[in-house]
Parts: sequence; structure tokens; C-alpha cells
Amino acid sequence: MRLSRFFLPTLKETPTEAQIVSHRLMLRAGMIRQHAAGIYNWLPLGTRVLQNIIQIVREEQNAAGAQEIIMPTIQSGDLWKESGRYDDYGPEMLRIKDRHERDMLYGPTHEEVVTDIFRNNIKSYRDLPKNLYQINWKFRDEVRPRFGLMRGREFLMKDAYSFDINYERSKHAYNQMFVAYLRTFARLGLKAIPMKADSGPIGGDLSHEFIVLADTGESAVFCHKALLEKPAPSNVDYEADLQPIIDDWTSLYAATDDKHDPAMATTLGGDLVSARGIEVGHIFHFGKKYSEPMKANVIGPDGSPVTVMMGSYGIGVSRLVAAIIEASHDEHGIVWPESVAPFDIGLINLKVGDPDCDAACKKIHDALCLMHKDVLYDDRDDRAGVKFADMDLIGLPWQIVVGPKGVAKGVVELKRRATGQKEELSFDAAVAKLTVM
Ligand code: P5A
Repeated sequence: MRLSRFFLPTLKETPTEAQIVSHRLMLRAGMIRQHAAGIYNWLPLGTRVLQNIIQIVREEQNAAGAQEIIMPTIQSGDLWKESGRYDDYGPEMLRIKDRHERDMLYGPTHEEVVTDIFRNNIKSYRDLPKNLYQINWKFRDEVRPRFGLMRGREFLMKDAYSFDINYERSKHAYNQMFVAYLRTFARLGLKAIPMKADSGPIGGDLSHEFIVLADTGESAVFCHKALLEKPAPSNVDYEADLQPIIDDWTSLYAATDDKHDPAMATTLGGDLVSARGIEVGHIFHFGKKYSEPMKANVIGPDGSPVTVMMGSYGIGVSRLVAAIIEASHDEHGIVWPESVAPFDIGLINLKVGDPDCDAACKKIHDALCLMHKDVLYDDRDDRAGVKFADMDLIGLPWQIVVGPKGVAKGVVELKRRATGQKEELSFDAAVAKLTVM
């Protein structure tokens, strides 16, 4: 992609409305623009990151046995009257009347809709278990939308819903999502710590939040430092008993502010980490809270109806973009983990119009594209300082700098964004090195 054609409205000045670093950097890097309070446009650079995150979330959901669907964003209020949440949910729910004066709403979550799909289509215990998920926009009319995507009114969520015949199977579905979340956040380059949580308006008796540590996090958190070192489970057999993995992760102390036991500070001593965190995921086991009032029953093994047990499992997909930036940036800009970077490589031509520099850039660009690398080629006729600053700001993992002096010697400079480390390499060696990355 040529930068001269790419829609990338970067800003030199720090926008005054942004209070936290991820919001500032997303505006400055031309990733997003605000449309209305808590509602954003995603520009091409932001969209590419969001799509990369979506893909990782999707792969891990599929691997854990969940199946992707798409539910409507605009829902009928009738289902919420059935579950009892229409009145409970309060002013956070955006209520809409259609032309026939029917109560509609923009979905803040989808427990009711998915339970309706289930009860209309699944009749026998033989069709269980089922886990259905979507990656779709939600609307919550938050009192104080703030910090950009961190607490938006419209935001993208991955929401999964499990249906099982009994508690034991239902707990297994919960454990599957727990493990899938550990793997998902690790692939996104994040350390996310599971913590026991309250279930709030979603309901239920068992719930965990997944918290990414960052200084600007909304909640104070406390945990055993060993949790920060734990690798996510690899090669999981999702049909096997996952309880030992869950026990392993939940046996070490971890708590949000409201649940923190001050005596633990003494017990753990130097092993206690006290930090701030961002909630990037939240899972709930709520049994029959929706299936009972909405009559989601199947015929059980003995021929009599059984009310199914459910859980729901959320990931804040758009919030993750901000959380990754909070966890990975420096004074020059964003430092993307390779797995989510909007391009793999930034190619900087220091002397656009110089036939040798142009030819070298074209050669390197074409060679990398052949190897299926995403390259953003800065072919703008602009000052070197502007190009370096923009490239650091948008945080691509690798930069190749092509200038007349190097080209005369047959070399380019390769820079690793995360460390700032630079090396001079021949064109071919630079391409070869990036191809194996
Ligand atoms: C679980 C899936 C639910 O809604 N129902 C379906 C359950 N859970 S939740 O905790 O309320 O939300 C899941 C995740 O969505 C993110 N999130 C937000 N992101 C940006 N702006 C918001 N206003 C917002 N509200 C929730 C969080 O990451 C949360 O963990």
C-alpha cells in the first residue's frame, strides 16, 4: 500500500479531548475519529487492527467448539419483557419505537435473542451441547462515556452463549471459554489475569473478569506475581477435563479493589502485585436465569422436559484495541504486537523522485509482497523527519529506510520498532530476514 494513496490523517498536536494515552494515540495515528459522544468512525488503519483482533478471537472461539452466527443489533422489546430485564436494565438501554409504536431497542447484550433462537430450534438433549457466538456492535448509553474506545456507547463485543443439559456439562462449557480466553489474550500479546467477579445485570452465581494490567486502568487490582509469569495453555484438548487448568489459574490470589482482602498484603508480602487494570473480558455462568422464564426446554433422556443451563462469555473487541496500546507504547507512539499490527513493515523512501531510491523501494516492496507481507510504503514527497515520526507513531513492527547514500552502497537500514535497534543490510538480506519473521 502506497502511503500517498492511503487515508491516514495523522496529527502532530495532541488532541485536547483525550485524557489517556491510547485515546490520544488512536486519534494522532489516524485510526479513529469521534462521531458523537462515545461513538466512533474507524478509519483504515484502525479498521485493519480491529480486523486482525477479530480474526484471532474468531479462531480461538472456533477452536473451542463455538459456532459463529450473526444476530440483529435492533431487537424487539418483547423478549426482554419475557426475561424480566426490560424494566431492570434502566437508562443504559437505548429504547426505540418503530412506526407502529412497537418497543424496540439497540441491543446492549444478546442473552434474550439467542435464547429465543435456541428454544425455537433445539428440541432434544441429543442436540446439546451448543455454543453460539457473534462479533457484533452493542450500544449502552453509559452515563459517562470516556477514554475513547475504552468506555464507548457503541462498541464491538464478541459474545458467546452456551447451552447444556446439566450443571456439570455447563461448567465444562464455562471452562472451555475460560481456556479459550487465556489463549486469545496471549496471542494478542497481552497478559490478562482472570479474577473472580460479580455478575451484575447479566446475573448468575459464577463469573470471572479478565484484566489486562495498565497504569491507566479503571480498576485497582491485586494479584500474586506468579500469575504474571504463567504461560497460556498450549495444545488444548477442549473435550478433556479442563478443571485442573482452571484450578491452576484460580488457586493464586487475584482480586479487584472491591474484593481485595487487605490481610493478603501481609500474607503475600513481596509476592503481592498491586496495579491498575482494564477489563477486556467477562464470563458468566447463570444456569436457568433466562432459560426458565423464556421456557428454553429440551426433551431429556427419560422423555421429560429439561430446562437448559446457560452461560455467556464476552470479550470487549474494540476496547482491546485501546488496551493493547495502553500496554504497548512509548514516547514516540504505538508499538504493535506483530499479531495485530495493521501492516507488517513500513518502507520509507527518503528521496522520492530519485531514480535509484525509487527503484530500490519498488524492488523491496514487490519482493516482500510476493512473500505475503503487508507493506506500507511511504512514497510521499515529504521531509525525512515527518516520515520517521509518522512511522514511529503508527507503530509497525519493522521499518526499512531507503536513502541515497545507502542505495549507492547497496544497503538499507532495518529498524525494529519495539527496541529501536537498527542494522544495515543488503536489499536481499533485509527481505530474507523479514520473510522468516
Ligand atoms: C457476556 C457476553 C456481557 O455483556 N453478555 C454477553 C455478557 N458482559 S459484559 O461484561 O457486560 O461485557 C463484556 C465485555 O465488553 C466490554 N465492554 C465495553 N467495551 C467498551 N465500551 C463499553 N461501554 C463496554 N462495556 C463492556 C468489556 O470488555 C466487557 O468485559
